[in-house]
Amino acid sequence: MEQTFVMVKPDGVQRSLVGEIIRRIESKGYKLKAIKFMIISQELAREHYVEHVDKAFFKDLLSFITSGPVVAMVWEGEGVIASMRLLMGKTNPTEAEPGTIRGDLAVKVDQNIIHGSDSPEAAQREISLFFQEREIIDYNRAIDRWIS
Ligand code: DAT
Ligand code: MG
Repeated sequence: MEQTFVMVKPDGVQRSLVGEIIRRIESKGYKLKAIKFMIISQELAREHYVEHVDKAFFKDLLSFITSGPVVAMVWEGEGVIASMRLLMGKTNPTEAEPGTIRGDLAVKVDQNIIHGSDSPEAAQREISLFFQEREIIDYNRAIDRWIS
């Protein structure tokens, strides 16, 4: 079953939106596989956002993402990688549709409250950056047969 990496960014934690964000993902039907409350180191931040190393906003991005605790998660479900991107909405919250997490809850591109992997390759890479194999939990839910 497909898995993706999702993170409530420091602004989401500071704004007390952790529960709201998890509620939306849970309600959709996806299964929580791993969760960690943590402060991201400079090294991990660099590695996580390595694709943006040459962008003008890279330095600000690193200081933002390391500025306070985040909630790192692995979520599982059918088509979860692409579908999570739809639930999140566009990168720039001013362009994100109402009904999406960013569309409903965020205003600025550099404070867009949530991260989600953008491809199967990114999902695999990001999950293994943040979690060890044994931290990803296998379990059955009674509702699984109604969802997957
Ligand atoms: P996403 O987070 O939707 O995958 P991305 O990978 O293109 O978007 O960029 C990573 C993060 O970098 C994004 O969530 C917010 C920040 N960012 C992107 N474009 C930006 C810009 N033009 N100015 C400031 N921050 C930006
Ligand atoms: Mg991205």
